[in-house]
Amino acid sequence: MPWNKEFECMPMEKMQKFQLEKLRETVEWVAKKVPFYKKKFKELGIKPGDIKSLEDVAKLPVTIKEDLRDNYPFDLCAVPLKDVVRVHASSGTTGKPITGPYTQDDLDQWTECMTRNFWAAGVRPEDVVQNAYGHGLFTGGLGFHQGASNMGCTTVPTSAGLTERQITLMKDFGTDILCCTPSYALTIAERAEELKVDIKALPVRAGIFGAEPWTSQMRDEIEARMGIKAMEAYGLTELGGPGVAFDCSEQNGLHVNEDHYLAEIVDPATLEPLPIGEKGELIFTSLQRRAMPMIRYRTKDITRLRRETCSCGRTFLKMDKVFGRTDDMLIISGVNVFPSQIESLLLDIDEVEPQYRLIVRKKGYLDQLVVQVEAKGEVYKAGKEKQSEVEGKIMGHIKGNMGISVEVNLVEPKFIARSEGKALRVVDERPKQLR
Ligand code: DLL
Repeated sequence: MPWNKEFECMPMEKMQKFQLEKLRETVEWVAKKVPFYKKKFKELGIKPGDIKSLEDVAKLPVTIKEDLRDNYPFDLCAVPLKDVVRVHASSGTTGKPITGPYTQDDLDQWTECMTRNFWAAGVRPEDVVQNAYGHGLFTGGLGFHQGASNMGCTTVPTSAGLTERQITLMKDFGTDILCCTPSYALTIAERAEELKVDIKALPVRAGIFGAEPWTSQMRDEIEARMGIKAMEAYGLTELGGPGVAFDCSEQNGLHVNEDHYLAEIVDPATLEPLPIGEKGELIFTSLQRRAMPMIRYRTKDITRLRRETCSCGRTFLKMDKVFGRTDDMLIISGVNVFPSQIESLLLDIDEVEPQYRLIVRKKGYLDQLVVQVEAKGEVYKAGKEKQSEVEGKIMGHIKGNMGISVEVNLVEPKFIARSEGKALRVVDERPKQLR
């Protein structure tokens, strides 16, 4: 079966019992096999036997990205390298990479999680799946490849880039499903418009997009431009890649693969656990991975968890669309600002394209936010006066909704570099020591 009804629709109490059993196994496993965790548990006076309920997870130490960097490449590995059959890696933006090793069992579980993702997105074995996530060390390419191949789809590993060829293949192969980042989907849609290819007239009916924050307004924009359903995938290298959580036909929150990942929400400042329904930082403990299990990994992603009945029948916990990363949060005039808030306000404005960048500068002691956004062709051509009017309109819209004053620069169409992977939305021009 391409999906796992037993687990995906398991009653909550039964699932939580299963999770507790797997949590204890994982804690025992890392306490035995990973010196880093052995030391941490000792420092905190924790023994695997102390985990008697799921709430006891809060007794365990958190793991952060720096821990992975400090233990690069394989010091967090719980198995000898001879048992590792694949290594992915992510470089991030700040130097030293982190690694993601897998045993064969880890890979098989990942494939299952990705197959669930495809099935929930409405993909079926007879579909042609064009996989335009970067293939290589990035987990997107091979993760989606495994899921689509396991489902039995006709899988086309285009990888990211060569946008014109993506469009040609979409036409020639009759692609039904497109997989890539949401920003690359927009790039493809735009290039198709330039080439006078009507994407809406092609067979492609859905996309599975992820790997970067995107608002529901951006989803509407992509759906309208491409005439498809824009479904979602969420995950991270540290936890094995995409397949951690996925969208179902409701498109109203992502189901967490709860038999593999235990989710928590904490206050990012104090690490205090927050009740379900409150917005905070998402933390995951892997429950079945063996090569590099993660105990309470701080994702830096801000979202909210929801326990509710879903019309799709799945009982898995839901998480809201990621609101942003704590890394990307800006403080402008004392107000916390996430790029996604600006994105959704920009998408309310008819005169601009959904292509923007946020530039942060220092003005005296204060941080100043410059919103650079592309004007639609006809608006740009209408000249300076019209452009200033639109800039004023955007400034007013942001001030009215968020209470902050920003500078808006309307730029000419195609000014902002197009994304083929994760879009660069924030450019921090503040001196390093003042950030
Ligand atoms: O981006 C894995 C992935 C590949 C997910 C393909 C989905 C599709 P990393 O490169 O390690 O792994 O980046 C992980 O990307 O902590 C989030 O900040 C962000 N992210 C991933 N999916 C989403 C999403 C992959 N659906 C980081 N919405 C995560 C918002 C996402 N942010």
